[in-house]
Amino acid sequence: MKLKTYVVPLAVLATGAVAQQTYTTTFDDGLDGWEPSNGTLLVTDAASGNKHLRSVDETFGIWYRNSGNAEFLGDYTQSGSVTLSMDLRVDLLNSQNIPDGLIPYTRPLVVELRNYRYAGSFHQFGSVYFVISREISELNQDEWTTFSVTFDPSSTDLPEGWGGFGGDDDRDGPVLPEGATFADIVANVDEIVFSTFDPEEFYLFAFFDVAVDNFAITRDAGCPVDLNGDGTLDFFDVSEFITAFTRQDPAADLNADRVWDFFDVSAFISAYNAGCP
Ligand SMILES: [Ca+2]
Ligand SMILES: [Ca+2]
Ligand SMILES: [Ca+2]
Repeated sequence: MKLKTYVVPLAVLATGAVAQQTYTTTFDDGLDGWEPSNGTLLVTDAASGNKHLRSVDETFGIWYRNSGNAEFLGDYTQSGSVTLSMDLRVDLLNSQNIPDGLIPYTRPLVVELRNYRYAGSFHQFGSVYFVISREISELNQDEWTTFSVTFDPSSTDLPEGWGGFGGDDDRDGPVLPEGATFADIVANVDEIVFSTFDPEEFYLFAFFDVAVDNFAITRDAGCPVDLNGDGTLDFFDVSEFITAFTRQDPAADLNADRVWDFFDVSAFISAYNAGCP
């Protein structure tokens, strides 16, 4: 009798989602879904060969918006945290046409996340926005500078420093649409905008010559096995996992295939042993 030898390959288990994913528009391959304000061109630095956007205009403010590239859109609440960032250089931001001479101006840098499902009677969308800096000027950003904001997309209240826009009762300043939480807005991001417009302010004309590059989004899965969300991994998370697994709760479906089986247990054990960042 000839014995057959079966080799059982050890399953190489993927631990569900990658912990952190970053997508960056480098402008090497064109606009990548970004639509800029007037006077913006895709340019190449003569010295470095780097491609970026250059906005030259006399205007109230400049903006770059994207409603076509899914990498920047959709349901942010699936992530434990989200970071939005961009590089900016200010070559000119001043009162070019005032006869008394050039006065340098300061403008904010704002990121806004728009949800068109919250269109109201006066507004076309509901949004949340963050003033990344109030000090954008030709003096402060004469070299490339990276700006970013990181936030918890599941927050129901507006996180520190964030504002809401789109509510009808906004006589005292912009507010979230009635009944909408921060998480409700970022659960369906239809459009993302980087701009020099703070919705709480009004602006006079200024002369802009501004370069921008590397618009990026980082989605961090957070720590999916810290099931009670207290920042440490211990028996209570194991207990919560067993309960969630038994109930077929999505929290225990760690590979997100809507089946509760060995692969989720295995993913839990390996992620638990790996620890949280
Ligand atoms: Ca670039
Ligand atoms: Ca825990
Ligand atoms: Ca599963």
